[in-house]
Amino acid sequence: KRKNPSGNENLNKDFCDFLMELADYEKNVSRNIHKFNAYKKAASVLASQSKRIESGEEAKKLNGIGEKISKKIDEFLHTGKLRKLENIHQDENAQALSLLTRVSGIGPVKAADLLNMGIKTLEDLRNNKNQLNHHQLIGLKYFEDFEKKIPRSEIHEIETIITSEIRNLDPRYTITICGSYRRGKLESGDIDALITHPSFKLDNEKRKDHNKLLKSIVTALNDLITDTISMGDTKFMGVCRLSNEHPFRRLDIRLIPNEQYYCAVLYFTGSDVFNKEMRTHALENGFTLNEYSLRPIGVTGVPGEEVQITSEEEIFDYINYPYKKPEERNM
Ligand code: DCP
Ligand code: MG
Ligand code: MN
Repeated sequence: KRKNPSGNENLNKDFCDFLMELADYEKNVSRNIHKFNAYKKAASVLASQSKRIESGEEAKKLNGIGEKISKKIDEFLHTGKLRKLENIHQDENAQALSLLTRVSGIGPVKAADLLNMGIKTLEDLRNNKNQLNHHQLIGLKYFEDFEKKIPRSEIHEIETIITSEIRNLDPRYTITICGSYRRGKLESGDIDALITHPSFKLDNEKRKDHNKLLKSIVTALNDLITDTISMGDTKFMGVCRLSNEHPFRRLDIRLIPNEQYYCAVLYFTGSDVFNKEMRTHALENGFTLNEYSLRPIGVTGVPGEEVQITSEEEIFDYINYPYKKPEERNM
């Protein structure tokens, strides 16, 4: 529906850039999730246009762009900047919060706590390590590397290694690298790996029969994985590195019960804006969709039993949504 025919080229990139900067400000400084979502949605709608938007009025006709954002587009077109962003750039505290939240593991609330203690820079963080948890310490240690995008070819190499190592453990393992990589992006921020196994079922999971599976996977990836941020029964968060010549990369591995695999693959493929649209569409068609399951909503409004799903396409079918290939979900 909103496919940009020219592929990756974005004729409205300058608008998208300022909208994303405003979105980050709302998330990390104002902590206004509604405004954050509104700016992100507007940026995604503009990015999907196959023509350059020439005025606020024209932008306002698009789904997801209202009065306020169309005025900003006009201001930007007329003056080449935005007073709101100029003011934010002058605001030292806003700049500090923006910087602190770039550290993996530091969210807006933690950043505000740190700022209240007078901690504003990476150097301040290094001098106050006692204020940071294990995740945040790793985020600080690898700050520069985690800001670097991961080329597609490097993720492909990592995918090949993980695939061969887990198949070595058991050939029936299935792996899907999701996130922006699966959407065909040439660069990604991190690596989101989902793994399942035919014998890893929901009821088994409740009995915790499988609590050693993920540990054995992580152990098998010993040469690749350099740090563990957190390690649960089904979720590993950590750091990997392809070789000494490569940067350190954020890697998440999730072990998903068989029945939930396709809902999880769909969810973790994103994009987040696409997920929101798909969930809304599901609701309009009488279903509730999340990263675990698809369930019909009965006349009483109570979700029923999970629908059995054996492919991503089935999820689209059930909710009457035209199938979109992962590369078409970049919104
Ligand atoms: N996701 C979501 N809502 C969120 C966070 C994540 O729906 N608030 C889903 C959609 C994302 C996927 O999880 O595509 C992976 O999250 P990432 O933050 O890793 O995002 P991407 O992989 O899309 O982008 P990046 O290249 O920045 O990692
Ligand atoms: Mg990702
Ligand atoms: Mn991720």
